Amino acid sequence: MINSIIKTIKDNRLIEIADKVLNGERITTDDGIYLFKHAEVGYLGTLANYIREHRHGNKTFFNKNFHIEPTNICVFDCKFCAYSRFLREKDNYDAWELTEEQIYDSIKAYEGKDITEVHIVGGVHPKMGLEYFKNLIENIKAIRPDIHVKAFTAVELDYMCKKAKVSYQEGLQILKDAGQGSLPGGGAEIFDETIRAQICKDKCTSEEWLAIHEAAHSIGMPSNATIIYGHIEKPEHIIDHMNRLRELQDKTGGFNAYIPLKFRNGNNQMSDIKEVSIVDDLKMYAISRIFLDNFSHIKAYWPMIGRQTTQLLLSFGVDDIDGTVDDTTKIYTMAGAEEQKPVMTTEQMINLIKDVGRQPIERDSVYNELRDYTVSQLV
Ligand code: V47
Ligand code: SF4
Repeated sequence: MINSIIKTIKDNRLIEIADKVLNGERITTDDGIYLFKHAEVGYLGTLANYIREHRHGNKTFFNKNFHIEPTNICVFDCKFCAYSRFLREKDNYDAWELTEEQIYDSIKAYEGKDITEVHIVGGVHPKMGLEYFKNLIENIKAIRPDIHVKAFTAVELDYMCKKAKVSYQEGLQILKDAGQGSLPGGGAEIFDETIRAQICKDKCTSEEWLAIHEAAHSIGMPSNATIIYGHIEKPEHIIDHMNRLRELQDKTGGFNAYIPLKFRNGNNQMSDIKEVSIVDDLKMYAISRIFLDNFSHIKAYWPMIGRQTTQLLLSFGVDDIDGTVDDTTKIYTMAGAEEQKPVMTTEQMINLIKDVGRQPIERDSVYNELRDYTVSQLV
């Protein structure tokens, strides 16, 4: 069927790109830019869905997770961030800094529940360093040995390693020995140096972000990768970003998932920039699936993109929708995302996936399949 659809295309370059995809060949950076500029959404969806189904069939992965955000106090000043607060501000009425006890209580609250992952990220607090987080992870694992700890963006890791005067590899090894299992993909933003300088000039560089993920992969810690799209970047910058990730993935194979994060414009210093349309979202995810031929999973983070768009994206290259989350993150609610209370029960997660004809698979943090909900009943 796909071949007959392609025969209707008039643009020879788009036919060539489609042929590459159908033959399992890698597309070039110029092809990627061409797709952004000339391909319509139906064409992109057809190719991205072909790749998605070729790799995963109808399988759609999710996990049972929750987040801990130890603090929103941050030494950096990213223009898109609605969430962080400076330590020095006197009127910091909505800044928070959880105590260790509060963090351990939030882990204990899940006792007896079959949650498999805790995702820990936050602002870069000058007083929370490598030693603090090493102890924190050890104590979390003592309370809940079976839980996978996915923690710290490269931005947090860069700051804590530099402050502790250890190499990235040494710092990561300390955290791994304490029980950390993997790294989330945040902090990548956009790698192009000119755009990065305009939206988040004072935190770790693109090179440092990539070096941290490379160091993690070298010691057997997998990670994810993100991008923030839909602000002042151009297609060339998005493709450059994905190309740097594709090159690193060729080298290490350590990335699990790529997560395009839509720029949300609420309550930040870039609120004058209009958010992109849903058609642009669909194109972004589809081109990600087509370009990143060495990434197994393309993830839609539903608290950021919303439930209905998540359902649509399952036909535009996405095979993973993150987790149940349990209303434990504020990053996107504070930036104005539709999901003001991001919580989904397992049943809602399953129905969201089944309602668009896909197969709900509960996974663990490294994509072992735990349960197929098309054959297994919810208990
Ligand atoms: O690091 C912050 C981004 C990230 C905005 O790896 C924004 O499994 C858009 O990385 N508009 C945190 N983006 C979220 C994140 C994540 C989420 C779920 C799963 C995983 C994973 C990673 O969100 C931040 C920053 O890059 N961000 N503010 C904003 N206004
Ligand atoms: Fe800090 Fe992260 Fe917000 Fe940047 S995005 S200001 S590093 S919390």
